[in-house]
Amino acid sequence: MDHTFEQNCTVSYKVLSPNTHGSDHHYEIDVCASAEELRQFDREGYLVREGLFAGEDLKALQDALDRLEDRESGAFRDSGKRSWGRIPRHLMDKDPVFLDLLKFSPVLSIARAMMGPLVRLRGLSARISYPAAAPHQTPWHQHLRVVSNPLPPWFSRPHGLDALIYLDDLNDDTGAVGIMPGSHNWLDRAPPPDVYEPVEGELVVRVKAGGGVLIHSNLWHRGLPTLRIKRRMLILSYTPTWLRRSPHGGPPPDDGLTQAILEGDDEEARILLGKGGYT
Ligand SMILES: O=C(O)CCC(=O)C(=O)O
Ligand SMILES: [Fe+2]
Repeated sequence: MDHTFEQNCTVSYKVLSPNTHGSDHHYEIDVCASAEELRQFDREGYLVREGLFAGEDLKALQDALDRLEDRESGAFRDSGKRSWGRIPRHLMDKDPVFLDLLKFSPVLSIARAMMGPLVRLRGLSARISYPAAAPHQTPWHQHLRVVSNPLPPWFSRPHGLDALIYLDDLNDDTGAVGIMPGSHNWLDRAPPPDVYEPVEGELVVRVKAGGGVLIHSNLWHRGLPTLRIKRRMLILSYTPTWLRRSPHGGPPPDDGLTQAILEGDDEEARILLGKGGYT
């Protein structure tokens, strides 16, 4: 697979004023993707990105995650039970290296191109998986599974973008990621429950450390087993501003790093953290 993001495009949106006194807001987004890539993302529900991070930037993320893991969990001890591995949450509250990702344009610009200018962070979490007696892996799943069946007359479809960012090479030792192209548009069915096996039509993706796979939050996907080498990933997620942040992991820590930003005067950052952004 050969996806590059040398070719940027510009997307312009006008957000109409909600009342007769206000004025329309114009946004011009310099998108880190070509127009064709955006169309493919819409159609297939995924976009593969090599080299989102490299060199010192990649090392800084790896080190920050290792420090956090050390602090929160210590050395890995195998429980012998099947699991997803370790999932530290609220990363932006815990290390400035992670907070720097709030406006990471190779992801944020695409989120805005796909969902409009008014998006917010849903969360930044990580998944750390180890080779274990029962190898860490995930079943097929999707992230915003709130689709009613039958679809109500005023159904509001949940959209979100999750950037799965890999801090280690994906291969048969660490575990690839499996995705089902087009499945984000399947509103009449859910991923098969508790299934860890391939499903027909699956695309198995391997990227190098620093690469990622951007997915629509409702794309069916699974993390293949980590068999021989520890594997680290980040999930950077955005939704429209009017969705709540991820409920997983409870509320953010009171003394987290995002607090100062919410109280500060960087309006764009405040919107990204969920304050305002719509009327
Ligand atoms: O580890 C992966 O490749 C996917 C993990 C995942 O889907 C998740 O943590 O939600
Ligand atoms: Fe997932």
